Amino acid sequence: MWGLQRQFGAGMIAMFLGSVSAAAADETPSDPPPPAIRLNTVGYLPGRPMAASVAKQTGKFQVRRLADGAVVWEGELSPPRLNGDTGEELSTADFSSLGEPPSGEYELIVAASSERVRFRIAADLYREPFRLATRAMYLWRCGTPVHGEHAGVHFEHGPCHMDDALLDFLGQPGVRGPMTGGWHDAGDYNKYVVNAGATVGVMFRAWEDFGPAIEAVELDIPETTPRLPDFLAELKWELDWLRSMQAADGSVYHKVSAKNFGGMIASDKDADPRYVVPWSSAATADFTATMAQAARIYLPYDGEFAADCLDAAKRSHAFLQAHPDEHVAEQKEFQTGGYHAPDLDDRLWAAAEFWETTGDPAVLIDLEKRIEATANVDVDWDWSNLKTLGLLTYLFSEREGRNAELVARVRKNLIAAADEIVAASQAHGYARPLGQKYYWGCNGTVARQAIVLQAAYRITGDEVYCNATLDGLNHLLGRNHFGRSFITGVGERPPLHPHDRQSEGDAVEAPWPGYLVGGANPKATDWTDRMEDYRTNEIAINWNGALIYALASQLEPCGK
Ligand code: 9MR
Ligand code: 9MR
Ligand code: ZN
Repeated sequence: MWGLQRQFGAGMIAMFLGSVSAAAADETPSDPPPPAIRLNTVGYLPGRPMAASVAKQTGKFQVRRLADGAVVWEGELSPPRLNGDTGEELSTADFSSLGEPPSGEYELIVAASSERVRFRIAADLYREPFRLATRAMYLWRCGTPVHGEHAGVHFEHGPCHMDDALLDFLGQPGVRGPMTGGWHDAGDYNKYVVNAGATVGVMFRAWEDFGPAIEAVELDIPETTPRLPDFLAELKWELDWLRSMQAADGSVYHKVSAKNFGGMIASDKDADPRYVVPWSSAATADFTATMAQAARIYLPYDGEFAADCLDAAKRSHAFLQAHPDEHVAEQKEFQTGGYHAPDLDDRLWAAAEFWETTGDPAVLIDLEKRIEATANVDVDWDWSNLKTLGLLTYLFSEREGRNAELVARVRKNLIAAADEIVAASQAHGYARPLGQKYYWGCNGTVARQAIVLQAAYRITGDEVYCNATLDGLNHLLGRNHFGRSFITGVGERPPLHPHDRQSEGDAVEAPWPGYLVGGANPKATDWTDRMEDYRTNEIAINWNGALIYALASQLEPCGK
């Protein structure tokens, strides 16, 4: 079912648009007019809130069960309200009272226009999107062949970037280091430690919060590592590359990159020379954090690997202690992703994970000093500000010795941040938990809100937080200005032309599946499904990592 519209193209879109099908059939598939009814095109979970946003309509709506044609719900659209960021008059069709009807296909029909849209209701709704978003990480692998099927289409690339990488900028011209492997960063093929750390950190948070639910999903990852759950096997692929980025003194190189962004060609055809870029303190701190996490997370499965990660974390932690000032990577010869931002958040996160794994009291003192200086929880963060990951590890730690007053303060700040996210969602015409903020990669942030929201839910048991996580997923899957899914191969009318070299560079027409695109930027209406539009339609590991967290949180009801 997933991605069917790719196979059936305009026909499926026409069906979706019902009465205006003749007009829709003439549209290019990349730019169909949005349906007036905008909902989560994947569907809704039984027993959870269910609502669509409807443009320029009033009056009655119905929900019909497709299996027997029965009208299972009849209601009234809410009075239209101006949605500030898109300038549209939007009504809400709330059908939450459906409760827990039988699983299956339904359709929502607006009486006045007789427009109808389909959706599913099922408890396992997010299992397949989760599987695809996680498999997408595997498909991002560098330094190895990858292959996968989706909706009858085969995707593959051969071994790529097998020469990673030249050490010219480390004072060894023409010499190669052992930096093959890892994931490509995004629609480009470079590999950046800061963003790798952000992604691994968020996926580890998913594992620590929802491990049993994740383990119950069979992932479609061909090359697995024996003894490891598939999810951890995929993360190990990235961790092995990260370890190759650590220097003997414990510092960590900033990135592996060509000097400029290359052409839109398949990864196994890309022959631009790639270099190791010298160390940065942010990369070193993010590395320390992920290695410390890995040391505890892999321990039950692979003691030797866990010990290697602990050793790596210790060396980088010691290096950071000896180099307390920010050190920015020297990368002026490179036009590719800079991933530069101040390192205080990275150092806080590193201290939190290192303390959680080792219990070292001296590290706790350092960590609490850092938290004292910045104990608020952000409502809006990405790779450039990872301190929330550290604050949550501190807050949920079961270790002894924390300053109770500081713990209480972080807890209070966390609830305040979660409340702000909930309020933003409730005030928005598409229930967008990031409110009216739009910037490069903001779809990733919409997904990432789930981390703070689920933490607040875990503490309070108040379902308002878990419902806001669902608001985020609803938004990304079609309850938005475009009425489209933002994830390739998932839901209805997903992106067909992401800014992705792999999708663009292979012979297959369909884009590689399971990828969240960056989203509208700088305004709510500024997204185009055009390959050229890297500002809104690229893909990136940190956005998918956040999506994986959000989807994992809904594999079981409200992340239980
Ligand atoms: O293709 C590049 C994309 O992967 C990056 O995220 C983006 C970041 O700045 O840059 C893209 O490359 C563009 C370059 O920056 C400017 N010239 C056009 C390139 C797109 O083809
Ligand atoms: O995600 C990054 C975003 O926060 C920045 O504003 C943007 C411009 O610097 O770069 C984004 O990251 C890109 C990186 O620089 C290169 N690889 C693709 C990333 C996603 O577009
Ligand atoms: Zn590669």
